[in-house]
Amino acid sequence: MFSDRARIHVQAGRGGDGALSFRREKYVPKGGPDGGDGGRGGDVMLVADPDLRDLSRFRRERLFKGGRGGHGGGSGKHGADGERVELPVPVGTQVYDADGNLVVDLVHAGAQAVLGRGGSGGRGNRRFATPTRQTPRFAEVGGPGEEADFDLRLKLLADAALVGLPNAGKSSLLTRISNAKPKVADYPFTTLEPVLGTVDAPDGRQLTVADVPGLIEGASEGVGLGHEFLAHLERARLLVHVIDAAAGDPAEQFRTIDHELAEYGAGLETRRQVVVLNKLDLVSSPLSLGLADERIVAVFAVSCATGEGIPEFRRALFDLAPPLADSAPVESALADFLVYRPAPRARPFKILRTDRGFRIVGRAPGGEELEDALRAAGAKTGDEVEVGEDVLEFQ
Ligand SMILES: Nc1nc2c(ncn2[C@@H]2O[C@H](COP(=O)(O)OP(=O)(O)OP(=O)(O)O)[C@@H](O)[C@H]2O)c(=O)[nH]1
Ligand SMILES: [Mg+2]
Repeated sequence: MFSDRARIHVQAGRGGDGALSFRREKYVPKGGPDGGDGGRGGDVMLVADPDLRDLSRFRRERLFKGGRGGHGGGSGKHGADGERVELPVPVGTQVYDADGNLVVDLVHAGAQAVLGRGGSGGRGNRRFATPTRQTPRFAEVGGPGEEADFDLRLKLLADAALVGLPNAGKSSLLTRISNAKPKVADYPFTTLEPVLGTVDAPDGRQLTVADVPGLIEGASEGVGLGHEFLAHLERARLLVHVIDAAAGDPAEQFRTIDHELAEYGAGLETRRQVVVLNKLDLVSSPLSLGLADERIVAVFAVSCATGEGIPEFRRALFDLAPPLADSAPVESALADFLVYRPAPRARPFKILRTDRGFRIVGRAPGGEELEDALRAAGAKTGDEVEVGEDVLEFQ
């Protein structure tokens, strides 16, 4: 089943701990500090993949953890960086944070966004040596990786989108003009999920056209499939309104759908439209929409059954909805590589590992926060924790 929404939890990897180590050499009783740094924790990121069509993989899997950075070792050995997790998502995926703010919009194939940055590696004791402190008996613990919930929302990017009442012939039209093969049948709601097709012009140009499931009167109140799929019209530069000309007054059918678009909002009510009067073969009198509206840029009469009028419509599409490459990119302001930066959560304190346990430097938090940070750093019951002048025991 097509899936255009998902909620995921991202937990970037923790940085590895710095090592607490001293050089051991024959005949040298006390070598200098040689503890290496920990590796960086792995990021969790999204990558827009043009081969993916929806977000259904996130129904099975929601938690994504970056790899933990390796610990530093003796002899200055640096820990390995944690494994990075790259999640492929379809082009057109938008990312919202837990407060509902849009943080990333992946509109180009290959665009990337880091949702959680891995924690920094802790420094080994070697780095704390100074002329007055030649044997630092502590090393830094790795920093925590960023962690947050995100909502993913796919909004298809199409040059044109087909909209209309059920059974109007939207899928028949897409089959006629594109490489897509959506199901066509003589009953309403045959199409239950959006389908994308590619239309080729003889000169090599291409357009993507979306077939969006049928709308009916009252969809805004949840009747039929409701407004569930209208989000996929939001980013189509042109709406193609398909009307079954054999099913009664075309102008009245137009108004029914138009009302639903207005109820949905998001700019659909002002979008340019092409009207396609379909099933020409079933109508004896000449076809006309019988309606003037400044949003309607063209009206075509076609028959998906006989093919009449289809070549003209198809050709005109390229002029009415020029491919993005030919026109100014709408969303060129969006970077192809984004780092999502949550409100800085920089810790006002650091955790150092000592021979007997841990030392807290900086502004130590109270109670649970400190306890959680220490536990995450590997503290166990009985470990010594130095906070300022005090020496406590970890419970
Ligand atoms: N005679 C005739 N029948 C047509 C024409 N176009 C489509 N049909 C028929 O109309 C019925 C509905 O066509 P679909 O393409 O499935 O319509 P749709 O708008 O995609 O319908 P939903 O997916 O249910 O919203 C099918 O039985 C088609 O064969 C046409 O030009 N002439
Ligand atoms: Mg259909």
